[in-house]
Amino acid sequence: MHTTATHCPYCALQCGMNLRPTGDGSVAVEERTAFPVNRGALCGKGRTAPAVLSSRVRLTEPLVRSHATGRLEPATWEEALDTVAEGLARTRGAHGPDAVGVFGGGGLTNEKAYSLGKFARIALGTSQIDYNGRFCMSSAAAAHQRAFGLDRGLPFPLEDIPKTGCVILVGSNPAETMPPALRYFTELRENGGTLIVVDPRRTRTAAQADLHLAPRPGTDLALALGLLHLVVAEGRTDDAFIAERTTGWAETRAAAMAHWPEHVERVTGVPLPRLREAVDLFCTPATGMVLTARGPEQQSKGTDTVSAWINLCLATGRAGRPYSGYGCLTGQGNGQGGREHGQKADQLPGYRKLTDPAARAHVASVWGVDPDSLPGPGRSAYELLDALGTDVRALLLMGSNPVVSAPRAAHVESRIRALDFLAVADVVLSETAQLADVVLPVTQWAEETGTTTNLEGRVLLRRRALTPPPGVRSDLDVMNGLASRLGGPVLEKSFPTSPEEVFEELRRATAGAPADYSGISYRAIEEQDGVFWPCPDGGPAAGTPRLFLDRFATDDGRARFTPVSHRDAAELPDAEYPLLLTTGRVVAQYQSGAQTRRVGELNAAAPGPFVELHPRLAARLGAAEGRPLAVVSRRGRVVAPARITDTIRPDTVFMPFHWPGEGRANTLTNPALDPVSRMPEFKTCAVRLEPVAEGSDAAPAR
Ligand SMILES: Nc1nc2c(c(=O)[nH]1)N[C@H]1C(S)=C(S)[C@@H](COP(=O)(O)OP(=O)(O)OC[C@H]3O[C@@H](n4cnc5c(=O)[nH]c(N)nc54)[C@H](O)[C@@H]3O)O[C@H]1N2
Ligand SMILES: Nc1nc2c(c(=O)[nH]1)N[C@H]1C(S)=C(S)[C@@H](COP(=O)(O)OP(=O)(O)OC[C@H]3O[C@@H](n4cnc5c(=O)[nH]c(N)nc54)[C@H](O)[C@@H]3O)O[C@H]1N2
Ligand code: SF4
Ligand SMILES: [Mo]
Repeated sequence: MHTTATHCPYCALQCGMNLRPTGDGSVAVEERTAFPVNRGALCGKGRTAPAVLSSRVRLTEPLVRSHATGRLEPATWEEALDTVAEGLARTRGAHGPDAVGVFGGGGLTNEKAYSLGKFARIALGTSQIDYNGRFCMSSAAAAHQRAFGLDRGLPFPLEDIPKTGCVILVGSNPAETMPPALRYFTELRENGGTLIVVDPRRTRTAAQADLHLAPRPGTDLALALGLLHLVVAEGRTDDAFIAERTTGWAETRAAAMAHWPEHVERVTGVPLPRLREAVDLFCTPATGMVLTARGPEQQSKGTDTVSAWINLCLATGRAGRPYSGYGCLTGQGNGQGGREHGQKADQLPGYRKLTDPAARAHVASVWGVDPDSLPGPGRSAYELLDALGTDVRALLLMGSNPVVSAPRAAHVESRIRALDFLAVADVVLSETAQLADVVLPVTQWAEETGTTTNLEGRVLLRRRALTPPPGVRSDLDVMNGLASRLGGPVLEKSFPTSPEEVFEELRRATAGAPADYSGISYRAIEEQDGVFWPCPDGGPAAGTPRLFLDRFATDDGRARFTPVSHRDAAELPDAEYPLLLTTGRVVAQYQSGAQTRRVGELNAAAPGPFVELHPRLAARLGAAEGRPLAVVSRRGRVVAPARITDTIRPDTVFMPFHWPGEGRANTLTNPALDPVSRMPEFKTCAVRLEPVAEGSDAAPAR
């Protein structure tokens, strides 16, 4: 039987897989060992992804909310698209274009993300577009730009990891979030390299490390500054590298020297001897890497925190050289490409800036519009959600489920309910889609072609393996149908439904841009199993697997140090809320769970939310394993069973955020934003725990 080579629908590893038709209209997942990133290995989510293709769990027809019953009722595509176009146009007519918002997702293919940004700017004329990637790696993206003049999550392929001397993995748990990538760290250690993991929990990843540092959540900035202080004090800086390849060292050195290791020990809770050990492990071999993920990034000082880790790399000459450097492990399937092509509030395709006149002129010429007609930058994701029902009165949502995944979720849910009009395109009836006026059922990964850019900056091709059910259409069809209704045949022509046609336009729109895709074609991706951007037309066919080896992407080619100082989290424990809550993931569920909670095998492995706490804390509160426990923050109260383990700090509790309802972690989280990236503080807020009598209900969230 004929198989189709494609990629997993979920995380940024974008594991290669083969799909074989099963004869009953679905597909089976088979190993695709030739794809270099995962070499055939898949986690349970990837293996079971076809379960979501079943019409038993997915949407198969459009739904429109009936005036008569108030319920979502089946409708034709004509009715549904007419209703969406009317809803958006009515709000625009009454309140102006900026009263219409668009919210996208890092799971959308490059073609969809590109079209969605274009749709907002030229079909709706609104500045009010942002996406869930703001909640993901935006702090690392901002710090990357600041230091290197370019943001590609990893400046090298994963295959370089086993060849370096030491990796510091900060707030990243690949054992649960990217299991096939764990082998790169295993190989590192087999080759004699060392692994340091920084995480308030001794995760399955930390258990494999040579050294585990367990700081208090929200103190990574102090930790990185303390390490840099020790590097300077012990004379382990690379002065030749600093002189030749960087600027700004004097101020950064002074800022680090103001952070005494003894003070850092008190702030972070990491003993001084462990800090010294980390410096020794990191500085002894000739090469090293620092990789961050959501732990240090999802903080109200995430950008400065990542800058502090980059400063450590620059001061020790671990950047811009083979097998050395700083990288961010991006999360969503197209978390990299999704942030490059214009669904971000301040951005045009190719990572061009919406405020740059030359960028506006170039993109406007590709789009066939007047540059002056393009709106300026809009609000960031949380600020946009917070403005719903007031300034922003209608919303088109594609590829996110903020009722579960946004910070201060009860408030966000109330803002969504206050909208005049909500349209949601999704593959399933997510918790957010349940609140919509119109739900548009769209095709899924195995049913459509399109490109994604994985965490290495490798542009990949997902290929259609299956005919979608008759009642669903692609996101590109949705935008085409809405454009025709909003602007007639001329606007309709601007939104082609063929992914390859959109990609060819994206190539032109990104030509000469930082994220230059102009030399990439579907054929080139097929021939090479991926092409690394930047890939200018006429350049090397494989693109640029390794960045910065000759120069950084700044004007003078030098990397920039950023002097940063530690500051507290937006909320610290006090008498009323004495503990720290942090949040994250488990291996068997993905994000808001909209897709994976519909897969039996995954639910069996991870059936619901829980509160992880230390035995000492449990004993003090009288909490028992598996019994319900209430967690209360200034935003609300949730209830979930206790999971008692000595792998977590006694002053910290952890909840995964994959579930709605009374165990929704985001009912508690703090939307305090990073001033640069506008990232909310998902990774730390103050809470208290309360015992719950079995059978009693959670109080409603505030
Ligand atoms: N199974 C699964 N895999 C996924 C996803 C999923 O939902 N489920 N989502 C994908 C996406 S979009 C993303 S962004 C990635 C995320 O991938 P990761 O960043 O690996 O995932 P998290 O669990 O959010 O956070 C990682 C670790 O940060 C730690 N942490 C918490 N607070 C702090 C802190 O203050 N400092 C430090 N240093 N560490 C802290 C947590 O204990 C946790 O172990 O995963 C991707 N892969
Ligand atoms: N407390 C806490 N909250 C967090 C985090 C945390 O660590 N802690 N992490 C944050 C991070 S890193 C992220 S990335 C966000 C993610 O949170 P969300 O943005 O909610 O991500 P998903 O659950 O992946 O939602 C994607 C939705 O789009 C649908 N979908 C999938 N593919 C397509 C498609 O091609 N087209 C359309 N139209 N729909 C599609 C899915 O069915 C699903 O309903 O959560 C953030 N929230
Ligand atoms: S690690 Fe990520 S890309 Fe690979 S199979 Fe699992 S979810 Fe899919
Ligand atoms: Mo993410």
